[in-house]
Amino acid sequence: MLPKRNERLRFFPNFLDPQESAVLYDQLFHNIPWRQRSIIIQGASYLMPRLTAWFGEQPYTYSGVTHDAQLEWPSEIQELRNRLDEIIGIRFNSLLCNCYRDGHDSIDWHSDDEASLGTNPTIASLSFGDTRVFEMRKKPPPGHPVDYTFSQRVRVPLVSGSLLIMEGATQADWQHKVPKEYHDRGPRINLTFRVICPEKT
Ligand SMILES: O=C(O)CCC(=O)C(=O)O
Repeated sequence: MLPKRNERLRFFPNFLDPQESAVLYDQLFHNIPWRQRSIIIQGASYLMPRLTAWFGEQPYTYSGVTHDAQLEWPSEIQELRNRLDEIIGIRFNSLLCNCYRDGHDSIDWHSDDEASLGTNPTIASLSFGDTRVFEMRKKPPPGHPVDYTFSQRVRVPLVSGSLLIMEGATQADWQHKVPKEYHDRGPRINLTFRVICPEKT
């Protein structure tokens, strides 16, 4: 059992074997209804530098983007959800999918801390396709200046078939991003399983 204020990151680089990951990559690439959505930043609308899709009984809103509820989960995703349930003991009810088409696609610094995820959410992230670096930086303590110059940092290469689990106060205490790459990269698909609390949407 994780103490209440602790953050925990667990990484399983070989959660799926290379052959299974390659088959899944292909299925996910073709079966997920990928779309490039717009994001609102300081009142202006920009195309997101990646493709996304959402599965879940509730809609999901972040950064001015709302994904409608989507009840039909592709069978290969159902299967992955069942395996995560067996290992982590959590029945995830929602999934945000990201597709980084090449090294120019990215996601900027943020925490998965929307009210609909509740306090100290557990988020399970699966990666397929080309490796991208997952960067984390520790937030300054409450009441301190928002300055990340000397903050603690973690970098995790998210290889195909890997599972990253963020738990406890990870979202409250840290931000994460997948930066653009200087050298080009092939496509990468990321599935982040979450539990949305219906009463908080
Ligand atoms: O692509 C990834 O590994 C991270 C995705 C992410 O940060 C998010 O969906 O909130």
